[in-house]
Amino acid sequence: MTDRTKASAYETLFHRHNKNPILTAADWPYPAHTVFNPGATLLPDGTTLLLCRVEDRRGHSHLCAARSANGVDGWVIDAEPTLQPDPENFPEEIWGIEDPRITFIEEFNKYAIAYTAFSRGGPCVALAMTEDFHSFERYGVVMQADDKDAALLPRRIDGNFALLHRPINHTAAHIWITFSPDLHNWGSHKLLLKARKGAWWDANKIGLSPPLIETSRGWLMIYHGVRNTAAGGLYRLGLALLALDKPTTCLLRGDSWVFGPETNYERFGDVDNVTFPCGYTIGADGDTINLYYGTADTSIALATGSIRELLEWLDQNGYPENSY
Ligand code: BMA
Repeated sequence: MTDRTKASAYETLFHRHNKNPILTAADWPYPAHTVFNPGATLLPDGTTLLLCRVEDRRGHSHLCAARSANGVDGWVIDAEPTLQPDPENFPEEIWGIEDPRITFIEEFNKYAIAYTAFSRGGPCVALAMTEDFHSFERYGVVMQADDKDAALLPRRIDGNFALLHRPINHTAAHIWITFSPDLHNWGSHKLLLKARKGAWWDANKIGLSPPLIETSRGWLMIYHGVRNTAAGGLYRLGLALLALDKPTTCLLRGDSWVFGPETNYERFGDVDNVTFPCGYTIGADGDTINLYYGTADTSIALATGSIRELLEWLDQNGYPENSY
């Protein structure tokens, strides 16, 4: 028997905020059907900014910024959509823009937003840059359909920017990493983390959740696994650790999921049983992680954890990826 099977209960690594869900469509200053899957960042003055996916009654999504001094309540939401699809100039955005992941790019002193552009050909990965979340410079599609769940690393690795993303083929959906000298031209694609097979919680379809978290031990990855059941998909979260100077190497990957739908607001909504984070902020102690996630494709919730505890859990429960 291993230590894991001797424990009397699973560890709780993420603690739900008692004000959950912290944002719903009822909070919006204009008509919105649902608000979910927000990107997140801390602004220089300490304000938490969430870039929320807002779905309208056509079924199309746009992005809208909500700002809060404490990251929990008192949200000030932009009076109008912050980033709208622009299909005239970017036809790949014809059916909306979704699921933004924000990375502050040190070299440009700008925030990069990797988001899903829902084209007639399927979902693509698109990039936009901003300094202030008021005006945006689009880079257009960087990964063609079907591809989503992408985020940039904050700085170059060996001279190149790096993007994690999740292309789909007819058999499976795995996480890949790809590199670029200029954020426009991408290459050196590598398969990074594979969906498992069979009964596993992360069988057949996985994807990056929020951007990677930089730690002294490596890049900590929170990824989602989708278990397909007769009642639909179950979206749960797992952990992996990538080498800091060589993020193509997966040092550790956990066997079990560490967070998944449990509460009513996570279990029931437009799409039942979905916990889907696209962003986090790190507390002033450098250890607290505030994970912002969409619940059941309907609302936005917050759960907090400790990076040290996540790494300790991986040390006890993780294996090098190539052992499978
Ligand atoms: C995924 C993404 C997410 C969504 C999830 C559950 O494929 O499209 O935006 O939250 O499905 O519907």
